Amino acid sequence: MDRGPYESYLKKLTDPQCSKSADNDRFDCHPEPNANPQKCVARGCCWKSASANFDPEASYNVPWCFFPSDYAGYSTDEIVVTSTGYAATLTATGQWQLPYGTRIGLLRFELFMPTVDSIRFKFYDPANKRYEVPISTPEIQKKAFKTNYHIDFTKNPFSVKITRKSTGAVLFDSSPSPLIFTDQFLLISTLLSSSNLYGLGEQKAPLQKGGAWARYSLWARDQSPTFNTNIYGSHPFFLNLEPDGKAHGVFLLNSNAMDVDISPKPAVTFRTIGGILDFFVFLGPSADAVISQYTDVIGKPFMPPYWSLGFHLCRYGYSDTAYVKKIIERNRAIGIPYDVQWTDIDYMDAKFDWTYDPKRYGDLPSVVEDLHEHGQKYIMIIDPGIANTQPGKYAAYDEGVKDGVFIQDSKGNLLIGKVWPGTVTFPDFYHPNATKWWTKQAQDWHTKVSYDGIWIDMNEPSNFVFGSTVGCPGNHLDNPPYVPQISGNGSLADNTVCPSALHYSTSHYNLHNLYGLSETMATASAVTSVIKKRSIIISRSTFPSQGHFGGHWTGDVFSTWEDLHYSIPAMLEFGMYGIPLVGADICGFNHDTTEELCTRWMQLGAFYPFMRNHNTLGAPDQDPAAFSKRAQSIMKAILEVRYTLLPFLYTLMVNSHMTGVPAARPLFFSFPTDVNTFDIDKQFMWGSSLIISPVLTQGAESVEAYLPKGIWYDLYTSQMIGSTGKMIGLPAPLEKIPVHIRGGSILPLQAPAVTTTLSRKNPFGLIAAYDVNGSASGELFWDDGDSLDSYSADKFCHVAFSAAQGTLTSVIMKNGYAPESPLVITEIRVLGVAMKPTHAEVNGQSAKVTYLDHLLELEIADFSADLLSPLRVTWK
Ligand code: MIG
Repeated sequence: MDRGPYESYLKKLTDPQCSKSADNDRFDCHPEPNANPQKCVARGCCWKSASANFDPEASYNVPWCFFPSDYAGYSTDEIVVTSTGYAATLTATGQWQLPYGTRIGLLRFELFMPTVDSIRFKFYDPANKRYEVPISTPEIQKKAFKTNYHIDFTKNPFSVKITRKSTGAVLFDSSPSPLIFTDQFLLISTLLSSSNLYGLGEQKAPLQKGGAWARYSLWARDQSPTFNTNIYGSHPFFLNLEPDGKAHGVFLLNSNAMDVDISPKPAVTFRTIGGILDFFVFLGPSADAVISQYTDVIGKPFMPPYWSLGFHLCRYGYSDTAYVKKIIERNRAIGIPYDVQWTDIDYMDAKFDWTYDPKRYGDLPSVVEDLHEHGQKYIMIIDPGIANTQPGKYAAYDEGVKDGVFIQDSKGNLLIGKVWPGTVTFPDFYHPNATKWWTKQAQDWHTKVSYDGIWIDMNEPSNFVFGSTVGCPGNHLDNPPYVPQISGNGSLADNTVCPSALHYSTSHYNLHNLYGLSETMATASAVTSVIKKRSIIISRSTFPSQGHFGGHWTGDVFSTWEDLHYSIPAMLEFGMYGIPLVGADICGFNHDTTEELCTRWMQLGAFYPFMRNHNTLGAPDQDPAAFSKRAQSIMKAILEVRYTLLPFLYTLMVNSHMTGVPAARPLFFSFPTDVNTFDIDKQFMWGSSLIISPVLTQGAESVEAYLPKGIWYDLYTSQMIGSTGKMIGLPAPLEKIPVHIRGGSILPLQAPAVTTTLSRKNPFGLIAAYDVNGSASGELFWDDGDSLDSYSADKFCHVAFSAAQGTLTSVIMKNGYAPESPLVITEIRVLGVAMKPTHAEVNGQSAKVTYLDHLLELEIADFSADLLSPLRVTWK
């Protein structure tokens, strides 16, 4: 027996530096599988079993090999005050024994204090320029005069600590684990101020991610959402609640493959394999403010066209246009509100981008024309892989070769992968010629098929062969010394392009997680210049900034009740990532849905900001008209509810565009001091005004829902519930998804129609729902719904409503849009009116009053007023 390591293992056990060995104090020194005492001690780390039981279901458990408290790190002699904050030069200290290359001996640390509520700090190599993420962030020129945070440092080892001045809450503290910086292994930990932690996607996971040991790894992958795996997008951003309900956010601007470890200390560790450590901390103090500050850095959400908030219908497997036409017609025939028809790769000629099959899809242009004649829109899928098998005959490929826009292998030859059309090249969307080339394809295609938006799939990028048709060279980028805990047998190249492949500016190793974002940017730019109106680009892979250019659907979810539930946290987390236009495949993508599941999913999906029913190849149809009369009428009814609420949803999307705050949000955004809301991901809100409590279980006819303290009104019956903040059983027969209006809200509504083209011409109405004090307020944003410059050129209207006692009034805050025909309001409902009025006037003219005693509901009708003029409604 080799006694050497064993002895040092025993010595290590008694080492006082290992005494910090309580489970929760540990930081992992052997993140790879199969740690053992010998390997651990060889790293200079402590080995000890855990007190907690091993949880086989968890993505990660208490490490048995962990850093001693004096592990090698960095130190500094001096921290200098600069014109923008602080700076220091850090020197590597201690004995370095980890097998991840040599440390960078000298690091530069810089901390910037750009605003009263935000901080940025970086650790980088001053001697060698390293890769940095190419997203544009605000330039920092000065230091805020006043800040809401304190900054403290320790010099040896170096650590940075940021606290909230008003409460002392910890916002960032890098002291609990060593700082590590080698070429391909960078590690830093931070303490959290509570275990209420959100973000760190994209993952199939509960909304609230703190409390237990967990590891979320980020490396874009074509992978159906499954627990404990990396999937399509990468968002190294978290939101953390402080003990008093204030919120802060932390963003690591790094696009390399990484692990994010969560421990119950509570702490978070970032372990990335490239780039630099570039952090932003946002002080909120509300969750809304955190997202607003985060989107100040990564970009505000783009403004979607009005029609994109309508219902979208799609499937994989429309074998020909006869099939597509049958679907369009049968859903029109039953009066389904329905704005957009999509087609999947079925339409393509041999699966080549920017082509359609002349036999099966020969009349696609006239199908699209027919949609347009019916006030509907058309969106088709485009995949990034460009077939290389028809050189000289396929413009997208020939022109791309000429412009040099394709990714190359490490030797400078075209990298060839394999996707739907067979062998392909992959565009480097960051190449300086790429957007022009892509725009030309989008332009030429538009002359054939006048699409209204683009769906971009497979952009992780997905590749059916490992790395390329000839594999990967296996250099230090293909096989780095440490690979995060990703799917694919520990290989970064699995199901994608070789990390060693070359983009114009750097390696695929660095840009992989940005592939979807870069394609979204190029596609949004192309479509904008082709269509010259607002459009939508819906992407599968995403990175911070995505929301500035497009939206997201959550990929290949399963037709299961479980995935119905997990679509809610998925939608909510994307709201926090600044991508409010998001939704899951309604009725489920993989496998066969059932009528009951699809009905429940249509009801929940009616409250996704992006509402699309989509299905996989070979599964039975799941468009509304495919089901029984009863299911059809339930689906139609909830779509009519959505279309009625669209002015409100649109107003929320305008707010998102202007401030970043998401439209669909977790309850805790509106109830930050109510701890009962912190873990809720089976319910959610629209703005601060509607709470949606869907049925997520087969056979259920009621929902146990949490209603925070306050007054709530059933959206359909107006029935009032006064809640003290508790779980309440809500009846929910198949006909109904419970939705409640929060007392204090005024919602703008519009009569529904089969398209938004028509519904936008219908009269408006208001629901004013009184709070305990008998008052309510709300607002409406309105514009032509699809001009590019509505918000940049102030061509919109903003109306603010308020109601109290016997009066409801509006103020025209902005009047920058003049509709072709006046917008009329013809109906007002006021909920929570305690005394029966007998008379009402609208702008001085009497109107019809109906009062429903048992509901305390007042209806004012039989009038018509201009919505864009100040409104004065009184009743007594
Ligand atoms: O490998 O285009 O997530 O929505 O229907 C499958 C066919 C490729 C994956 C997408 C899905 C789409 C499908 N695509």
